[in-house]
Amino acid sequence: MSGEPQDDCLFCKIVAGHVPATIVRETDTTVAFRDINPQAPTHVLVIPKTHYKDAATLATAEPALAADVLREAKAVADEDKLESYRIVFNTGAGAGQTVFHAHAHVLGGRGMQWPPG
Ligand code: IU
Repeated sequence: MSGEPQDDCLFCKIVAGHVPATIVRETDTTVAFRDINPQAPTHVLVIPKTHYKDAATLATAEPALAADVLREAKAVADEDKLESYRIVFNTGAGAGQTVFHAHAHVLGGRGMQWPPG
């Protein structure tokens, strides 16, 4: 739980404009940018501007902000004309989370397998 910008957080630095990113959408509360290591033709990260360590912590602290992130994920999918897409919230290192600032992966533009690896 936080809410405060973290000096050592890469995504807080992207929000602040101190680290470059290919931003595709921005609102008062969120930023969406292309993942630097894309896993699908569309691979965009949607983040809240406010720092929370993961999506569940965000949703508990600020449910309206979590809804903003989901709404923007749909907007990204609509802009890229994706009929189907996957929204992923890796939560915890064991699930593959490497950046501990809440983010939605929006993945699309190719077939998807289930279950994910
Ligand atoms: P994860 O769910 O925490 O593993 O996702 C973090 C993502 O952030 C991962 O897909 C990285 O490729 C991506 N990323 C980025 O887009 N820009 C960066 O400078 C760094 C990581 I470091």
